[in-house]
Amino acid sequence: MRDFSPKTNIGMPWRKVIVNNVLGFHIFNDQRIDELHPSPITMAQPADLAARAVIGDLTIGIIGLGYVGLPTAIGFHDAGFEVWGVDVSQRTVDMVLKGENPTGDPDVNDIIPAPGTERWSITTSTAEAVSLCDVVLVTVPTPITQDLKPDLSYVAAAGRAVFEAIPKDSNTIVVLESTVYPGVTAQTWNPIIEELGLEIGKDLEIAYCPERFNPGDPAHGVRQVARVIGCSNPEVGQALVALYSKLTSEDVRYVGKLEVAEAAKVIENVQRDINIALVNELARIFPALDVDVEDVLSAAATKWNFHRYTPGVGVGGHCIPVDPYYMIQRAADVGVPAGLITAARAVNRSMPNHVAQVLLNILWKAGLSAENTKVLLLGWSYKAEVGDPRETPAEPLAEALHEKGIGVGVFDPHLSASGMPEHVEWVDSLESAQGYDMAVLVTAHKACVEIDWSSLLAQMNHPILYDGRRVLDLSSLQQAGWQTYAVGKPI
Ligand code: SAJ
Repeated sequence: MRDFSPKTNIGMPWRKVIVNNVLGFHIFNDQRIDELHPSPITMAQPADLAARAVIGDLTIGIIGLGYVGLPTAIGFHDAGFEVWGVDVSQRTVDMVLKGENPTGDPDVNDIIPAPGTERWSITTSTAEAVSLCDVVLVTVPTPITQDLKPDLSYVAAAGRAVFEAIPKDSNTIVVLESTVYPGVTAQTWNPIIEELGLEIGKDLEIAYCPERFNPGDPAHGVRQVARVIGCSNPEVGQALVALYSKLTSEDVRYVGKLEVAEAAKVIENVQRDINIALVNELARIFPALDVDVEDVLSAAATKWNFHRYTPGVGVGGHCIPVDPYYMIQRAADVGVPAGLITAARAVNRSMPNHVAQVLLNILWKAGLSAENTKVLLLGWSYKAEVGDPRETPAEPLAEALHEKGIGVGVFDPHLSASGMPEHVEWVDSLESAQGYDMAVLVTAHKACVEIDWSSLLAQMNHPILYDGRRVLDLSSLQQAGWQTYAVGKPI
């Protein structure tokens, strides 16, 4: 049976801790813990959890050690907590136990605790971990199905595994961090909690704290981003404010009920998708007006509140192209149209095919027939400096070119050949990229931008270059002998 008394020895003087308006009181030197808790503690009370969070005296479980879960586990461990990391993948568990990084995010390299590190336990068994945790964070995928509907199966499965392992009367706090739509946490988990005969407020509490993790962006890691917390129990919400305030140096706030926090996260990404869709639509309009969209955006960006986005080959990743469908679904559930969100998704989803058509036009102008043409894609990952192919626009682009009979090669040093479509030729090094008729920058990795362009030019059959991310110095490359084109630029 777990010992619910605070893990700090009763009677030991508390360190001077200032609980920043979480508990509403200050604990100073020489005040004894038993004066705060005269009666033995039978279950973790929110105020007790908050106080223990402040001194790092909690055991935290993280379910799902992926792009978000693993950095989160490391972050709480670095903050001094006892951490249990759980993943269904034995490969992931084995790699983490060896101190290796199973994710494609290079920012996680070299920060995984070494084998045998104290306060660091990694397992495939949710039951083993949860029985020892005060707080359990669920960081599992929330993808979409083939027909673009939310897939909540991971949230349900992880929730069930956690709830089945929660000790009676433990009042364990279970926090969902995955991106969902308003209502998911309660709608998905409450039926399971009821089925298992558990009681909220006695056996457990549920809360929502959206992850705001930006792979490949060390400036916004789990220890440097603001967080919001939703929970139907304000005291638990405040206890979680104390806990997450130990993880991140940025603002942490309780925002009220679950749905408020769920909605905040999903609209953060909806807004981003809509803004990107706007510049992508402009990247199709302005070339038809013989105007370069980047010139227009540069001019507009001189206005103090113009937020600039960049047109590209498309919008990939596990967040931006996925989360809007969660909002669309939720709006549909309540019979409210989400026309703008839907339209933005359609624009961004259409970009790979639009770019493929532009490339075909360029090849046609150069007198090249599709059948005898090879195109080299520089980059495959959905975003620069990470090795993550999820929802990458490179895939539909390569498919569209392949369907026209064009040979497609891919160079992406952040990924390996495994998992690539069969029709794609994997290029291990640019030196081996011979006889291509066009090079297309799909992902603005440094390894695809800061290259020896003159060497690549010498290897090409035709000197055609298309900048799909508007990051290249096209005039310099033009002077060096390339015929340069770009998304949003008139041909
Ligand atoms: N993209 C564009 N034009 C832009 C910005 C992005 O085409 O102006 C494309 C990228 O190439 C990529 C996709 O959109 O294919 C998504 O890029 P992203 O920069 O939004 O990167 P993500 O998907 O990793 O988004 C993450 C998210 N973080 C979390 O979910 C915690 C998102 O909420 C952040 O807003 C985003 O990082 C960010 O701010 O960088």
